Amino acid sequence: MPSPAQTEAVPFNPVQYARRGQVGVITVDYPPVNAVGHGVRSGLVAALDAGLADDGADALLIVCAGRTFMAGADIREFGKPSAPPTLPEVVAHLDSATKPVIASIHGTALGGGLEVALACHVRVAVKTAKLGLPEVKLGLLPGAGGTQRLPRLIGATEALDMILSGDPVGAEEALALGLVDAVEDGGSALEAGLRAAERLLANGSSPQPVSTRTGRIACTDPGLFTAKRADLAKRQPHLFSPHRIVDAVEAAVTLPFAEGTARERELFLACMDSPQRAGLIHAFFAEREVAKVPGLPAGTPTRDIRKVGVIGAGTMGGGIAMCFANAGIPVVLVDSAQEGLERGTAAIRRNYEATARKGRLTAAQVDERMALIHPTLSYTELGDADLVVEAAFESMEVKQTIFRRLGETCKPGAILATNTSTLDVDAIAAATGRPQDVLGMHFFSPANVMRLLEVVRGAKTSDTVLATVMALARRIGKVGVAVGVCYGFVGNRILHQRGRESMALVEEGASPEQVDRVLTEFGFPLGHFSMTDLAGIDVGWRIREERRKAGDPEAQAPSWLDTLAERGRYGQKTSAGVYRYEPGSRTPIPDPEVAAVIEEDRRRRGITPRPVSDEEVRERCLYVMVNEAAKILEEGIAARPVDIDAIWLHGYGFPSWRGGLLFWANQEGLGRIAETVQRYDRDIGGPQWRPSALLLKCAAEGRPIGC
Ligand code: 3H9
Repeated sequence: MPSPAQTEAVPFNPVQYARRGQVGVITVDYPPVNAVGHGVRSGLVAALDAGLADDGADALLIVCAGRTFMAGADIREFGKPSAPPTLPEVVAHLDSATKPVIASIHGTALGGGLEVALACHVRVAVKTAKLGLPEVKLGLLPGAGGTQRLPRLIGATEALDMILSGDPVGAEEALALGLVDAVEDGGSALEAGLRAAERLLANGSSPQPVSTRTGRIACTDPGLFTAKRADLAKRQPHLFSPHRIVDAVEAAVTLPFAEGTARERELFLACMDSPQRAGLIHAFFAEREVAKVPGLPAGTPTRDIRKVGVIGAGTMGGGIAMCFANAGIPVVLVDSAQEGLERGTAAIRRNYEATARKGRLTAAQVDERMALIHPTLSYTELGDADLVVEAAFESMEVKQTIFRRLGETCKPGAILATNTSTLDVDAIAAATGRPQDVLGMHFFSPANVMRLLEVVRGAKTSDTVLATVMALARRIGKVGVAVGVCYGFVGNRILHQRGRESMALVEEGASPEQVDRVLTEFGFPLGHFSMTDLAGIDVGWRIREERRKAGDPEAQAPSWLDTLAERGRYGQKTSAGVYRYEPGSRTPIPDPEVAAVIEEDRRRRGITPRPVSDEEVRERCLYVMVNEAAKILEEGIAARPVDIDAIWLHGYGFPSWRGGLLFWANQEGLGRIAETVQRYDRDIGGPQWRPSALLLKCAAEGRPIGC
């Protein structure tokens, strides 16, 4: 007998075969999400062969252990050579099985996971299951027969909608569409599958593979594809994979199955090779990676958050209260004036009712959420809150007064958070007498919509408090990113540099339209000046005016933007800002009045305008951001490039197919960026162009930033 030291480790087999009566059960058990990686693929083939060879098995059943059915191909394998059997080979094997195969779905059947189910002869789902083909969100298309089988089951129009949106459907909807054959209410997926197998065997009919069904696609209107292409060209001009998805589904209705499948493969591989796939997959992992804060050990204890207080019933406070109510957490909403409280609560209700009108909430849900928000003028009602988020006026004096009061009122261990976007969190924390319980929770407007939450760790914030708020961010559907204390934290500090450069470009000769066009062509949903109009010019103008009146030596001289604000052009809310807007429309229209104001401003400053190339706009707006991001890394305000990527992806509309600011910078070439930054440092100067030492070092060493 070999000694224990000589015993070879038995390779973990993620797929098991076992018989239950007449049914051969194939169980996939590959935590956390049963991704169809190499081990699962070979395991599925081996188990299928075992089932087909088992004379006692008249039907086969595929189920998954753990929390979910297979959630897709293993994304971590993408970009590496694919070891056989490939997923298309696995599904082909299933499709041609000589015994009926049933898939029983719980949790989420996504991507390659759903494609496995589509290649089975029968699909059943438990009531809570969700089914979808989200490949488009990763810059891909379903590459294991999904684009060919789904239309055959549910029709081309519905299949295109599902594959292009990437959004899953619930079990009941899947049943109505014809995607599953039955929905089982109660019991496990195994029980549901065994019941389906029993029915199938009692019925005795031999099921038809989906690949041979043509009824649902026979009468597809060819105009469908022309219309979809036109729609995509308008709505998603930058994206690569949606257009390939239309081509693949068209192939499903115009070509025999085998040829359609070959076409799908070709299109899938083209998507796999596209830089957009790499960017979107980086964005997928970035969202998950930021939850793991360096230096904060996994398993750090957290505090229970059962009740939250929000101070300030303005737009921000109201939005923050909604975030908690949406997650079922009761909120005490405190304001200093009855009128403000009433206005704020009414705005929250209006917001929920607008969502209900769009069909995304029922009237009962609106009432439930409103009932979770308790408005009050009294701080004493915060006594039993586990967390209080302050969203009051942006003034250190106001905030310190509030935090002093919170320190006196709140129970020991309550977490005290400020939503400040500019003030020093440590100075606010000092006022409480318990700085270890204080941090920043920087929400982005509209707070109930934007997914980013900068979690600002103060000098004395305890690990428990940070871990609690990071976990809470996830619970309320936010992407929480831990950052350090500095003016503007990470997101706004970078935005500020882009804003400064955008203004300078216009002063030198570019138009706001040109700057915005270059940014939207890059992939931002809004250009810098459209965004300024949306946020409101008056806010920044008032702050700048205050600083000028106070004689702040660092206050900026009045600009053409300040002139617009003086004229009451506050942006979209007054239908006029950097652009003008038709009543009820958000479409920016260039305005000769603004061009004249800019011209006048240049004259006043003695600037002779010059033609500015699009390339210069692109470099100055984007490279200045990269330079600032590198400084933020140097200073340790953000721990990793991925944190900055996630912040700009989820808070500022950075195009997800570019992966994030620093992922993109690495693709663009740090050498080129560093050289250009140095050139602008010489030619233009200013602290924003002083090159980051980290940027120069990475460029010189030819390595990506942060590695
Ligand atoms: C595809 O299928 C292509 C095919 O058509 C063609 C092939 C030829 N692979 O999100 P969570 C990890 S494309 C590898 O926090 P949740 C994730 O990184 C694929 N890993 O949990 C995390 O790891 P960690 C199409 C994956 O409960 C852990 O699992 N499928 C994968 O909030 C937990 O994830 C998709 O796009 C994967 N496929 O949500 C589905 N999925 O703990 C993508 C997850 O180390 N996945 N991980 O940070 C999801 O949407 C969500 O993860 C899911 C669970 C809803 C499943």
